[in-house]
Amino acid sequence: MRREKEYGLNQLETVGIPVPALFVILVGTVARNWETMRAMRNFLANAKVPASAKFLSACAAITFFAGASAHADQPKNWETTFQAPATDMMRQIEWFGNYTMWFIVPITILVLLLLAYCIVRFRASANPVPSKTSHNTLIEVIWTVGPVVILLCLAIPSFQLLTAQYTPPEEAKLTVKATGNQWNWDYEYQTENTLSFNSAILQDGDRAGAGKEDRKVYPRLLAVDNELVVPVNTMTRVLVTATDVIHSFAMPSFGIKIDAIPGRTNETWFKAEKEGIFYGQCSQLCGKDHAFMPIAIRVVSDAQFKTWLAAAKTDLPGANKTLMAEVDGQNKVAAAGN
Ligand SMILES: [Cu+2]
Repeated sequence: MRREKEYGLNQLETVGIPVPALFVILVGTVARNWETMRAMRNFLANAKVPASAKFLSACAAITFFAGASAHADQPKNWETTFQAPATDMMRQIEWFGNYTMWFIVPITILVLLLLAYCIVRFRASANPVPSKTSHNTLIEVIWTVGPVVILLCLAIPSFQLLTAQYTPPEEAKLTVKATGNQWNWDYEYQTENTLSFNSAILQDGDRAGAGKEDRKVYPRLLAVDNELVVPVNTMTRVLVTATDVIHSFAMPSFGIKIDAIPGRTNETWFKAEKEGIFYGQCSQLCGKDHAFMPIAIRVVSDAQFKTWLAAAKTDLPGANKTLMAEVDGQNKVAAAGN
């Protein structure tokens, strides 16, 4: 009698998994993946349109996803998915994230079902004499070949994506250097006459003076005093380094994140497709104010950028104010539906 109790539910408890915890995990998994599953349904609905051969191509279902969430260039409350992509690279990353879910979710469900089946079917009272089988060639082949195939399905698009991230499709038209400091960023435009300035978190007390009182556009903890301004649809190279400790230059909606390491220059690139203001943060723990060194990139039209750049070389605050008046003015007109 004592021996029987070592199997089934009781066995799970002896290895330290209280049975109610399994149900909590199950409910948690379903809740956490609800958003993902909705995205997957959309993915499926959209995947019918292109030829099945295009299923794996990076562009198949992406347009739909981009449209599925409202234009987001900054984090939102209770967000469980990516921010809306503003570059083709981020669109590919988002596609790969959703693609991966097609493996993760079924595997999670399968394992949960198997676990539940074992708990019920082989509990001590229903299965007093446990099987002593320790090997089964067929099953062992299945659970070796299955994961190998799954890993191949994940590895191939993953390596393609990784290669694409390190292979800019064209020569950069603009080069900017971002230097991480404890706890702010220095930006340097490598143009004819170099322009460099510091970009630090916007203090609440400075909002009024900077004309950044609209917290929807300039959110607390993400807004900065001087944004990095870049032209839209322009191949931009970002050289990333640091002066003191390791930081990380990350912009979620652009699909870039690269370490800023003292004494070393890392390189990344982006080509923003949308105008607007985009927010990221330092993404390496770099000290007590790590959470307070946001990155803000303002993407503007080519003409606006040229005007701003020319003016910024002599008067940065003035150039920023002029640009803001123009851009935020446009947004107000658009918001009013004109
Ligand atoms: Cu940092």
